[in-house]
Amino acid sequence: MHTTIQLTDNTLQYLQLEERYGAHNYHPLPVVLNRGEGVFVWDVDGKKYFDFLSGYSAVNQGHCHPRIINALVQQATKLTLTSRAFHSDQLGQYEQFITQYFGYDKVLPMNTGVEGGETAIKLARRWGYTNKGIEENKARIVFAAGNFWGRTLAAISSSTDPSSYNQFGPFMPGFEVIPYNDLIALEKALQDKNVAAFMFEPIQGEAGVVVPDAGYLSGVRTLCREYNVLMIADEIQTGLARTGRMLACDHEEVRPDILILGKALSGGVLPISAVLADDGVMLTIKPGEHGSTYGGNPLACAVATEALKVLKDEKLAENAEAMGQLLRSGLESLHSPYIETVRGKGLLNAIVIRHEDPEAAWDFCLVLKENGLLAKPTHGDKIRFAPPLCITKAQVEECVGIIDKSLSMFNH
Ligand code: PXG
Repeated sequence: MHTTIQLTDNTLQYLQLEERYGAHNYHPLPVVLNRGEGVFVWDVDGKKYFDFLSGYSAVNQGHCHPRIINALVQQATKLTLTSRAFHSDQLGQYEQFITQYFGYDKVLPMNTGVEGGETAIKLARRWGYTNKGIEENKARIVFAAGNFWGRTLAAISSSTDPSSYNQFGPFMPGFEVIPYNDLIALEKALQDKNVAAFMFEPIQGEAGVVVPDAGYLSGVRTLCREYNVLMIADEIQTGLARTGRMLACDHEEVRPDILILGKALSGGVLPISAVLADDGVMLTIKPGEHGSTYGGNPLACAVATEALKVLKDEKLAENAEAMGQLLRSGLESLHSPYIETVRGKGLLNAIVIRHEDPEAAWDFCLVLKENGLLAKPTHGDKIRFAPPLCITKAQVEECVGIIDKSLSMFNH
């Protein structure tokens, strides 16, 4: 028996429009949103929900944060795009701000997360040829199984998820995939002199919030240094206060050679990504060799600067750490037969649903939705719980109550 929910004619009308005119490349929960504020979103019938997905961790600062929206509006009325053919008064200031914020020599601004990943790999290949002495076209990049860094042909070429790569080949050469959280496999892979970089997520988000063992990040750091291989941290989902530190790498005081940021760099307002590295890596790319029309546009610079300031001013990393602990201990105390595992760091969390029905996690999300909390399953049985980082103690407690009530309604 599957959970059936009543949808209003109003909601159905929007679903039908997307079904009729949009590509069928997503399978969203049947909820149509038209407003957001802080931890809340509202649907077209006026029903209010806690947002426990936060745009896959893009909305760390909360929906429509007034300071970020103000920065957007102020800049939007002055200048939005110059392309990189000309300078803008915003770009240099932003570059100074973000490099000092994270402690790198240089930044390369892009738009989406996946472009950040592509940029990091191009930098690593170039560094491999010019600095490590790898023979032209022989550079290799190592990835971890279960990785997710987007949907381009390069990104799916490193994927171990058939729904990402099936029937989209041929694939990018020079990629190698090793198990995640396995330093022995990493050391073996790095012995190949043609390896330029190891690119990985400090916690695997899309794979279902897979947290590696303590010591993995520092182990990766040590091995990359030992074998003269660049450590590329994809912090697009884990970064920017989400896991209870500014970066997930900060949990082990590890500094990657290349840091990729995206998502919450705009607080959910615009697609903004950034690749940070020191001069020895970044200056291997020369004028005309990489870029993007919108990368580093003045609007993005103003928005990203404000979004980063909000993270520190509102102590969102500290709040994520404290509220994450509260959320996980609340979930653990439910002792539900349907919850197999509760895991995560800060406010990047997931539960694994125990049920013989493969649709159970989806159905449970429908019950959560009816009770006013939006979450979405990933890889069948895992449900990410990742609210905006401005969530309060009382709200976390209310949400644990909603989850508890939903579990008791979830009998099929
Ligand atoms: N790296 C990580 C760790 C990610 O989670 C990306 C890179 C790519 O970012 P862009 O901006 O190119 O999507 C991600 C994306 C979705 C979806 O809507 C995206 C993500 C997770 C789940 C779903 O396709 N993360």
